[in-house]
Amino acid sequence: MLYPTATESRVVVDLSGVWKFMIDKEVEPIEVSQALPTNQVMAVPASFNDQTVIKDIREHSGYIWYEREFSIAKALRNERLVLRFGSATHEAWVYLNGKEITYHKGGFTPFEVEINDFLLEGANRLTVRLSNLLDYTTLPVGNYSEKKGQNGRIIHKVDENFDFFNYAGLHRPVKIYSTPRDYIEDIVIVPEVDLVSKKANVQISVKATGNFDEVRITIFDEKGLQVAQTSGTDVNVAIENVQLWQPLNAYLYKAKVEGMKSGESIDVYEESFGVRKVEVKSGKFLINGEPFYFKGFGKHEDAYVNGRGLNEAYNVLDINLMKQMGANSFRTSHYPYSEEMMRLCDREGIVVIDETPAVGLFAAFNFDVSALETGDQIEDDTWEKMNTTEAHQQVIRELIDRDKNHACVVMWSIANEAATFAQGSYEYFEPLFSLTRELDPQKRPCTYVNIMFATPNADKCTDLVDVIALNRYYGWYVQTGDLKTAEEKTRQELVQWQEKYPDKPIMYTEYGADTVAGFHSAYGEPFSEEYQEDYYRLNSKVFDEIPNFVGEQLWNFADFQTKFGIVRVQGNKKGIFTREREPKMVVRYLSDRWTNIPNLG
Ligand code: GCB
Repeated sequence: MLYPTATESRVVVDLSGVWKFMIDKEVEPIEVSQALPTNQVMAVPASFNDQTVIKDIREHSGYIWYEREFSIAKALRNERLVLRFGSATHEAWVYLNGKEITYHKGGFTPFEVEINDFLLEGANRLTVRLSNLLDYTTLPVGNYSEKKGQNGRIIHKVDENFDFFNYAGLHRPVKIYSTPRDYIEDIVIVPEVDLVSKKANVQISVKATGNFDEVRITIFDEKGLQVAQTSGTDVNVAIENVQLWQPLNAYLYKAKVEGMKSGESIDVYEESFGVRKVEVKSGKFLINGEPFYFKGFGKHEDAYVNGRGLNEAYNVLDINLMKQMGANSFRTSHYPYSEEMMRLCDREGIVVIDETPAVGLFAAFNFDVSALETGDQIEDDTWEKMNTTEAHQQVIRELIDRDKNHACVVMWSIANEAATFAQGSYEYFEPLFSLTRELDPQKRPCTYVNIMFATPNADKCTDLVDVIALNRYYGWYVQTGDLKTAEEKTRQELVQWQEKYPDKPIMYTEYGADTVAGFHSAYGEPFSEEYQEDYYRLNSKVFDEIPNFVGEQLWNFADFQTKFGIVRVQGNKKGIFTREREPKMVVRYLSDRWTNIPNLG
C-alpha cells in the first residue's frame, strides 16, 4: 500500500483538525443518517483519552464516535478519490453521508476506501464509529469482561494484558487523496547489491490498475540526477557505483513511476528507497557485509496530551536524542509505528526492528517472575485460550504490505513476550514465520522477542528465529537490588544461549530498571538514578564477554503511561529519559559507551 503523497497527478487533502466526538453510552442506537448528537470535540490525529479532564472518557472501554464534514473541490470530482486512515484504534466502522463504506479491525495499520460513489455536492458528513475493546481474538490481547449496568446498558471492561495504556482514537492522519482513474496501485522494490563491484540491481514491480501503454520508471539520486530509466511492470534496474544506505548515514534514491498513455504521463508516484544488504551469518548481523551492533531502545508512541497519536515533533526530537547518544536503532515495541516515523528513519539512517502488535500472548502474565527461581517449567495454557491466529496473519500481511520498501526495516519481530515455553507455541508460531518469510519481498531476518521465563531450556520456538532477542530483568524483577547475583545470572544465561545456538546472533531487546527522575540514593538502591546506572554498567560488562552478542536495546527510551498498578507510579518509569524527554543520570554513561562502540565492523 502506497503512502499518500502529492505528485504531478495526485492531490492530498488532510482531514486532520478538530472533529465532533461522542462516547457511545449504548442506551439507544446512534442514527448515522443524522448528524452526531454531540457538542464535544476531539483533535485528530491523537488519542481521545487525555484531551478531556473527564475520567469516564479517559477510561472508557467500548464504542466512540467521531464526525466531521468536508467538501471536495470541483476540480477533483472526476478523479478517483480515496479516503485513507493511517490507523484507527482498534476497530472502525466508517460511514459517509450515513452509508457504511468500510470496516477495519486492527489499530496500527492503514486502510482505505474509494469514495466517489458516496460523495455529495457540497458538504459531506464523515462519521467513524470506533471500538477500543480487546480480547483473546485481538492483537494486542486484552482481558475482556462485561456486566449489565442501569437501563440494561452493557458495561465493557478491558484489562490490558500488556504494560502500556490502552490509548485509542484516530491516532494517525485521515486523508483523502486523488489519483487518475487509471492509476499506480503499488510498487515493490527489492534492491540487491554486489558489495565488491558496488553495482546494485534493483528489482521493481509495479501494480498498475487500468490501461497504460507503458509504465516508465526513472531512478534519481539524492541530487536529483537521473541514474537510470526503463519501462515495464517487472524490471531490473542497474545502478553502477551505488551509494549505500548505511546506519546513521542514509542515502535514498527515488523511483519515479509513471503510467503512460500515448506518450503522456497519466499517473505519477515517487517512492524513495535505500540500497543496503542485510544478512545473518555465523552469529553476526551484517549490514552491507559488516557486523552491525544494535545500540538503542525499545520505545512507545506515547506523549502528553497526544497519547499514542502521531506527534512528529516528538519523533524528530527522539531521533535527535538517539543520535546524540550514539544510538543507531530501535524496535517498534509493541505495535507498528506511524508511516511518518518509518519514513523519517529511512532518511535519518535509524535501523528499525519492525514489530507486530502481538503483545499479551500470555494467558497468566503477571509481574511475579519468581517462578524463574524455582525451575524452568511453568504450567501454562496460553495456546488453548488464545484465538489470535487470524488477527496475527492479517497484521503480518498488512505490516509487510505497508513497510516492505523501507530501508530502515532490517528485521521483523513477530511477537513480544509470548508464552513460547508453553505447549502449543511452536505450532502457533511456525506458520506465522513461514507466512512472514513468504510475504517479505526483501526476505529480511525474523525474530520474536523472548520473555524471561523462556530460558534456553524452556523455550520451544528458538529454531524459528534468525536472531535471539531477549527481554531480561535480572536485578529488577528478580534479584531486585542485588546486582552482584544479577550479573552472575545474566552471564550464566547468555553463555547458555551462546553454547546452545552458536550460529545465532543474540541481542537484548529489553533490560531496565524503574527509576524515578530526581531520586538519589547513597546506597544505590532500586528506583534511584544511581541504581539505574549501576544496572546498565553491569549489563554492559556481561554483554562484552559474549561473542555472538550483536546489540543492546534497553527498556525504555522514555517513561510512558500504563494502567494503574502497584508497580506503576503514573506509568512505567524505566525510561532513560522522562516522558518530557529530560535525561536521567544514566544517559551520560550510555552516551559515552555507545559513542565508543562502532555501528559497523
Ligand atoms: C516487558 C514488556 C514491556 C514492559 C516491561 C516492564 O517485558 O515487554 O512491555 O513494559 O517488561 O517494564 O515490565
